[in-house]
Amino acid sequence: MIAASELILNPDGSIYHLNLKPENIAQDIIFVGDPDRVEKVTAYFDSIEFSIQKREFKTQTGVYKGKRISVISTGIGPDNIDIVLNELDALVNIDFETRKPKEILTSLNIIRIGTSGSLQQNIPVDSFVMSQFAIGLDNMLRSYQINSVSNTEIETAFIQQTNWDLQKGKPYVIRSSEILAKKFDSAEIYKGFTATAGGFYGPQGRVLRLNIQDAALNQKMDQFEYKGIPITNLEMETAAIYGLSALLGHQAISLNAIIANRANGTFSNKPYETIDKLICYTLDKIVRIE
Ligand code: R1P
Repeated sequence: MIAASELILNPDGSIYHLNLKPENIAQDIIFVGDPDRVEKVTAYFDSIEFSIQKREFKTQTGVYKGKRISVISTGIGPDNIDIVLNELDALVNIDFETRKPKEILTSLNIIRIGTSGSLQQNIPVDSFVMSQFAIGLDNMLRSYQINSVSNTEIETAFIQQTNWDLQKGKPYVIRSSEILAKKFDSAEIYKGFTATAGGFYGPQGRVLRLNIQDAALNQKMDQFEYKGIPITNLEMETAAIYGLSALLGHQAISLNAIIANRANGTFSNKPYETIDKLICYTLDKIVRIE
C-alpha cells in the first residue's frame, strides 16, 4: 500500500498537482509546454468534455475526428516532467482505493508538441524535428534505476567528445518509441537527436551576465556525432519524457517546431504559424494510432 505522503490525492480524489481523476484522461495524450498552447490544439477538436488547470498544468480532454485525446501543458523543464509522467502513470496504473499498482497495466501514447532551437545550419527555423534519440543533460532521470533503458555507448561517446565535466552529472541517452516514430514520420519532418537541458540560459550555453562552466559546449555539441548521427536540437523536456515513459511502459514521441537556429543566430519571424502547422501535422497522424 502506497502511503498518503507518497501518492498524494486531493480531497476530491484527484491527483495532487495535475488535479485529475482517472476518468478525466484519454489513452492518447499530447504534451505541450505552454498552458496557452493547450487551447491552440483543442480549437481543432469536435468537442471538449473536460478542462482544468492547476499551476502550469492545464488539461483538456475531447474528441478529434472520433478519437478521444487529452492535451496537457507540462510547463518548462525535466523536473515538471517528473511530476506529469508519474501522476499520469498513477492515474492509469495505480488503484486509488487500494493504493496499490494494478495487475493489468495501461500503456499511454504520449506525443510532445514542443518548440526547440536547432543546432545545425541545415535544419532551418520553421522546420520540424522528430526526436529519434534524446540526451538528457539535466540529471532528473538519474534518480531512478535507468540501466534497462539508457544507451551507455552513446553516453560515453558524448562525454568523451565534448569533454563533459561529470560534476554537472552524467548525461543519459534514451530512444523514442519506435512504434510512434513510424506513425509520426513523413518526408516533411527531420529525424533528430535532441539534447534536453535542465535550464534555458547557462545549461544551454547562453551568456548574459554570468560566465558559464564551458563556453565552448555548444560548439562541441554541434560537432558531436555518433555513427554519423549529430545532435540536431536543444530543448528542455524530451529526454525526461522518453526516459520515464520507457521505464513506466508508455510510448512516447517528441515533435519539435524549430523556432530558433543557434548555429546561425536566427529566430523565426512566424513562430506561432509554425507551431500551428505542427499541431495540424500531429493531429493528422494521431488519428491513425489504433
Ligand atoms: C523554453 O522557452 C521552453 O520552450 C521549449 C523548451 O523545451 C522549454 O520548455 O518548449 P515548449 O515551447 O514546449 O515549452
